[in-house]
Amino acid sequence: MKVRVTWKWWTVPPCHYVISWTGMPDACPLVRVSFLASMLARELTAAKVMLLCCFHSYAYSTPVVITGLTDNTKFRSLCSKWNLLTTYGDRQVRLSTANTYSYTKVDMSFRDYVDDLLRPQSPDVLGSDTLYMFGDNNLSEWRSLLDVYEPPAFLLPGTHRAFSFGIAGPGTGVPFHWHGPGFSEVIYGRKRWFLYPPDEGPPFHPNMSTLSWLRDVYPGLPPHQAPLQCTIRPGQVLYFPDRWWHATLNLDTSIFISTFLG
Ligand SMILES: O=C(O)CCC(=O)C(=O)O
Repeated sequence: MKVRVTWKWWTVPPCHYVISWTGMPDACPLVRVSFLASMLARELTAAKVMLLCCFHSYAYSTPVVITGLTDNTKFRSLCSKWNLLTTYGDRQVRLSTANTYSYTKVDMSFRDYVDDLLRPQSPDVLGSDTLYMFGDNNLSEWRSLLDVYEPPAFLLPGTHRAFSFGIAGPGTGVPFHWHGPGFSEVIYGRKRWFLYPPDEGPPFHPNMSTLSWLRDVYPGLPPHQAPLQCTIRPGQVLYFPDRWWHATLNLDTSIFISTFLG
């Protein structure tokens, strides 16, 4: 498999194609639900009830991609490079290493992260040597921005939401791991997801980046060991059920939010 990474900066409009590969399907076999299609019936309440029933039928069993569930147009406009650097450049971000068991944390200013670290990932760099802005940020520093984010409306009984906001370069991502259920939304860029059910752990090394897994392990997988996979784009939300294994790969420089239900 050939993986080619080139560099483009995120700006408005988003979605530059910066990674391309051959030999990998882009079709998404995951269940897809369109909120917009339901809305076209002009029956907002009926559409919401229908979608809620639909969501609950997948919530405990199957990842699902939902289109049009949120409208984050305003949030997206606040996430332009100019606005983020102007407003939040001096705020602290906490970076985590991009390996499965990420223990190392590094604090720096958002501006330094953008200037020094936000760049394409090489497949030869280990997860432990890659710093990823996701997961452990002091969200109170970013509160004024995150307050504008419209999260997916659905909750599971007995859960509430916890957010994780991230920005990362093309070719970065998190290798296979699992935890509780939640949603993933990209604000800019595209994110490829690789998923396995809880009882079918994937073959991987916890310190291997998703990109090197894709280059070195994925092509040799027999069909019965292939992951479920899907690329999500702005306007789509991926729901992952409890304890599903997953790894991510940012195809572009991406801005993204996970909403964990815990
Ligand atoms: O968005 C990402 O790159 C990481 C998401 C993830 O793995 C998670 O939400 O647990």
